[in-house]
Amino acid sequence: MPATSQDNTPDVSAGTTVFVLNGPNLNLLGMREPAIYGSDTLDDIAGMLEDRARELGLHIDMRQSNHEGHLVDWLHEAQASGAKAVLINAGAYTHTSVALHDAIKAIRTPVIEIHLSNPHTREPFRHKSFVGMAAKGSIAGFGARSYLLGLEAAAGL
Ligand code: CA2
Repeated sequence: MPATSQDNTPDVSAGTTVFVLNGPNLNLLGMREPAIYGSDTLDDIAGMLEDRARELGLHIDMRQSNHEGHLVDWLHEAQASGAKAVLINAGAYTHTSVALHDAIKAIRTPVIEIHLSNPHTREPFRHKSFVGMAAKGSIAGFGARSYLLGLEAAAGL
């Protein structure tokens, strides 16, 4: 249904949508390894982001996949749909994926890298980020708050 002057339905095509993309195993968040990743589930984080987004006049499109190609497709979709920005926690693909690096470089939509933990304080194989090397900026180490801080950064772009 088209928006009318009496319709409070947000206009999600007007550059106010922030894609929040989550990579492999993040569907398990809150169920395993709470000491590293916290006890919030991905649904909890989506709820927090939606509340803050409402205050900021933004909209959240939150997705998760265990498949690298889905994340690539969604980065392309973010650009094609005129999204304001992308927050991406690519999980372990952060440290391996040239495809995600290339996709981030290929789109004009600003991409902000998010991590719950701080990979630089962990195993050496987590110190290299193919996502971070292409992203506008990175936020890591603040648990679920990393996502909220990323949304604040996106709002200011
Ligand atoms: O700290 C982050 O947000 C990470 O992106 C999480 C990834 C890890 O490979 C990155 O180095 C840093 C792992 C996500 C796996 O999530 C789990 C959640 C619950 C239980 C087990 C894994």
